[in-house]
Amino acid sequence: MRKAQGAEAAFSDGFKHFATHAIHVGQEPEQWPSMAVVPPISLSTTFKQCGPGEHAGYEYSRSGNPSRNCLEKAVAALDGAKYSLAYASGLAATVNIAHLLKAGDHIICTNDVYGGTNRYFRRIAAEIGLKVSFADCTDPENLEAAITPSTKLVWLETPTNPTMTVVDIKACADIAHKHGEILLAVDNTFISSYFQRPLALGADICMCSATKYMNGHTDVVMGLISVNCDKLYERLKFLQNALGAVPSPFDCFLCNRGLKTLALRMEQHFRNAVAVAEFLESDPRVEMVRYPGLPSHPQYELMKRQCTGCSGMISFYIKGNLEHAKLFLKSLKLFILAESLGGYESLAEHPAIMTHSSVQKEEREALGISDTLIRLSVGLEDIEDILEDLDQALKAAHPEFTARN
Ligand code: P1T
Repeated sequence: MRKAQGAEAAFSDGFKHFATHAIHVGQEPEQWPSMAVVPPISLSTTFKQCGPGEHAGYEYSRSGNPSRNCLEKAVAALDGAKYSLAYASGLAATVNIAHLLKAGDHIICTNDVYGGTNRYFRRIAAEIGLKVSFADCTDPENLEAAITPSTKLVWLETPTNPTMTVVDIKACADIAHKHGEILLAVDNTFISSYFQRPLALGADICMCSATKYMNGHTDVVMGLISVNCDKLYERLKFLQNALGAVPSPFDCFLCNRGLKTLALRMEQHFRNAVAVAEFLESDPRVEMVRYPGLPSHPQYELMKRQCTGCSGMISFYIKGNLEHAKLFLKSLKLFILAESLGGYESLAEHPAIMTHSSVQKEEREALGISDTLIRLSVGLEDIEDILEDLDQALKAAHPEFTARN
């Protein structure tokens, strides 16, 4: 059993050897003529062949690159997967997965997902002949009811962006697989491979935006996919090259470096976020907190079952209206008002106006993405400074509350 500092939350043991894998898998110095301990950035776009078709494993940098290769190997180890593939962005990874399907195939997407994922499924995939429907997969019976004979892909995101809803991966995988050849893909962005391994829970595809926790330094846009099935990997590898949305060698170098501290970072994100969630939950200026690491979260038990901890992502409803939310966000000093998440620095944003503005208003309202919903990505700063910043911004938004409590 493990416990985040100050948390009621107690999660089961972490995955064994994670930090060691992050530091060593795919990084063997012997793979480079120089025996470099840190993998070099391999900028060459093309590789010499000794005779036509006779090469040392690399031909052209889109189809394979040494810097990308060592990143992909490390990621596969962290996801408990046989294979991983890297892409130019999280959305590029999503598009590659959608290309596994053909016109007429049906996708079921859980209803609360990143705004860009919603936009892609509703406004692009649906327009090129894929049938897309949305279902609230927090109740797996809704998934069962949405399956049709043409369903080929179920798309889950858990915890969800931005309302922090948790979806039961195993229950959904069992339903999808009961109905034949339906692939279950899980967007693992909000929690990272450190705390959640979808493939071990029955998913066929683990996808994430590495732009967030996996890289962790807010300086790379990238997507990752991990799978175990040989056939699925071969098809995705073909698509990675054929569609061409590959990350640059420099980005691969940075993300590979970011992985080295993933375990440490996630532990600290978890500790800081629990302290923030507890602070907000006891604050009279806050209406409601959504953090799956607190017992007050409706799916806390499920979270404990399928994850070994929680990330730094918290959403909460501030008391009042849009003006209170705006005042709070403008008054923050340490938290930066910006989209994205999962970096070392604390960020705050307003989902309805920012990350989820492309989602229809009625849909946003049904999901609880209201004017008073605020999303925090709790970073790695000292917790006293984080709490002080939140307190002073809450004071600015609600001056009528003279003292806390
Ligand atoms: O930005 P990109 O690397 O393309 O990843 C897209 C994406 C996919 N899945 C989830 C759950 C995400 O949160 C994102 C990107 N999200 C933000 C930029 C954001 O601020 O929520």
